[in-house]
Amino acid sequence: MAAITADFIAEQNRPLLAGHREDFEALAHKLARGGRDPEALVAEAMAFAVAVPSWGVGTGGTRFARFPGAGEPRNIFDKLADCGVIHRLTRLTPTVSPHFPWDKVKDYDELREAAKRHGLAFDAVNSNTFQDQPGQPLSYKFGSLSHTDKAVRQQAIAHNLECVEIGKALGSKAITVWIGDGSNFAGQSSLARAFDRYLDSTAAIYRALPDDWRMLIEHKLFEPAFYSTVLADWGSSYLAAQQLGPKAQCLVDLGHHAPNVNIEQIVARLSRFGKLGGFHFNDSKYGDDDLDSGSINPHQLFLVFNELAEAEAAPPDFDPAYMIDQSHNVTDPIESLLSSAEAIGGAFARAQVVDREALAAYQKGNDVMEAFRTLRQGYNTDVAPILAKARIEAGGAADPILAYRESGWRARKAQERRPPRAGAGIV
Ligand code: PSV
Ligand code: MN
Repeated sequence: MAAITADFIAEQNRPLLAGHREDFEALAHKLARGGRDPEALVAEAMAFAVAVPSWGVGTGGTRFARFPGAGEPRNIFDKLADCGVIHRLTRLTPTVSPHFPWDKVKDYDELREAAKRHGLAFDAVNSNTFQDQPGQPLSYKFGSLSHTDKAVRQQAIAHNLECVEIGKALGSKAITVWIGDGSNFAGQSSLARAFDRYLDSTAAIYRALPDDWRMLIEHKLFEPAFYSTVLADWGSSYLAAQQLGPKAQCLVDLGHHAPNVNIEQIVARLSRFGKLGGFHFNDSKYGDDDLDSGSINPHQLFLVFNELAEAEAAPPDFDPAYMIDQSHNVTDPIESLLSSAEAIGGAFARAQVVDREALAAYQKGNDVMEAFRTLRQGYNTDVAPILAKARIEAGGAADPILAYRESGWRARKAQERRPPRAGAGIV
């Protein structure tokens, strides 16, 4: 068992370096033959970052069961320690997206300092009006920001305003608002009026946002409401963001769409109109499965990053927030996040490999097969040596999961942290 220090990482890397150099040289030659600059790709990979969700380092679950793992984080300070490990090994995840009230503490300056000690800062804060909290005066059983009762809406607005205040203390610049509001019966709720009430409530939050903040509006097709959801799709999200103003943008959680929806096209649309605020990366097969990014459909992840690479040249302030949102039910959450960060970084790097000029020319000339082959060449490139070089040069691990296992972190935490409570899991 060893602390995950720079020396420890260097020691773990040593036996892997010769093989890594060989792999990188081989790839560099191949890329150079195709007119790509391998070192420029490494530099781009080094500049890429994705935020880790504070809730992702705990074991998730379903409404049927949760199977807690040993040494789980007990509170946000433990969560930061785990997030620090992920960043130290990958050099890809310098920020954490916190969720309130789950991560509530008394002293937010202390929390910010604790994050700093782990080499971390805070990304978007997330509000939670999809659960009732102990002692909360009014219930969200029938909704929150769109509730028929003004007092409940006010309570939900006040919680979001508190999140903005917390975020200011933490150095965040965005709030992500996802609500579970909706209905389970035809006729239960006025579909039109529920959206009006939602717009009214979010306008009150919007008015309190500092000028350099963004409000990220997250839609979701269904669940917990199974007949209608107030903010079910990117169309509703876009309408809300448009209505609210320039600081409001749409957040695309990859698991929140109907099966087979062309998510990359949604990304292209939103970015074209300056409304692409950010992502919650995960993978899914059936619905909001919250599986590890790229574990089922890595090609879709690549196609999303291809649209982002296309969009990057467009609006001057294009700066989507990249965040992970996954539920780790059967793995060590740290290992899942190490692997997911690699998958997301890999999709980004593959999209950078694509020869955009050639692609545009083939598209213009309607050369379908060559356009397809140009895009596919990026996807088929094994970018692992680029990512490894970016990591190693930044002080990270050649093989993050191997180094993590060697460190004995989880066994150590199992001794230090008391066993967590069992119960149902993630929303
Ligand atoms: C809802 O399913 C969601 O995707 C939202 O982002 C929540 O904040 C998160 O999951 C955690 O429940
Ligand atoms: Mn999400």
